[in-house]
Amino acid sequence: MERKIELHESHPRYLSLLAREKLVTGFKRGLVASEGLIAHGRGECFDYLIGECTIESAKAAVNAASATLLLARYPVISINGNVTALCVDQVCQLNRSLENSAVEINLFYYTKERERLISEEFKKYGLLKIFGIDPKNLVSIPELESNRRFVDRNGISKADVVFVPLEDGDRTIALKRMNKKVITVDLNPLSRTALSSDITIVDNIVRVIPQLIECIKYHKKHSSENDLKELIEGFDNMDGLKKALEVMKSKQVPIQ
Ligand code: PTJ
Repeated sequence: MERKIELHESHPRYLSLLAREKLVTGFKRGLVASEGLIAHGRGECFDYLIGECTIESAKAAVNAASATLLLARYPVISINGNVTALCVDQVCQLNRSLENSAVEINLFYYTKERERLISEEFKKYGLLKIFGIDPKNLVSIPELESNRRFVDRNGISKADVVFVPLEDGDRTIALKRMNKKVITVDLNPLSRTALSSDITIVDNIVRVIPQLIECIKYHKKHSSENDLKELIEGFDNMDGLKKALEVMKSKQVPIQ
């Protein structure tokens, strides 16, 4: 029998429950891998520890990420099942706000069917061209064995900046070896992806993408190329990760 749940905005953890529901619905529709549900649970745990809100170090990372995306020659946004289920609409908006960017599908738990469903989902939200789906254009990233080794010769392969939210560590390291600048979103500040990216935003992707869009809009209007360069030079990823861990460690049991 079909399960029915009612989510009320008044529930103290409404947004978290809503995200869960999106993941479960995405899984039932075939967009999300079963392992994606586990990955989400791990993310939830870290999110709880930062108070389910955007911490200061994440705001600095969003600012540096928006400057990096704006200065990029060709930025590519890499998407997977979880990103699609949680924020397909916002990713399409982010792509439009950048003008010179592209979106590429890159699945860890690859199936042809999931790739098709995800690309159709993005098309529904107005994306005209999606990279990573035409086998003729796929090239292999050197020294990488997972399904993620295939990238599009006209997408990630050509990009100078790659935005890889909710990524696995191996590919981030491989992309760095290819001299790409890597930006990620990862609630786990200790993951290999978080540690090896140039810019790690330790926050929930559902909060990050809208802030990135706003930040890009702001910088387009108010910041010069030099301002953006200074902003990037002043950003220290390791410092941001340490600050995120400090916030997590500082959680106290409330004393009655
Ligand atoms: O759709 P596919 O086949 O490409 O698979 C996607 C997943 C996410 C299953 C795959 O990339 C995977 O297994 O990822 P990992 O190695 O579990 O890493 C995902 C990271 O994202 C973990 O460190 C989680 O803590 C983090 N994470 C999970 N949900 C969120 C998140 N970070 C930010 N926002 C979230 N909502």
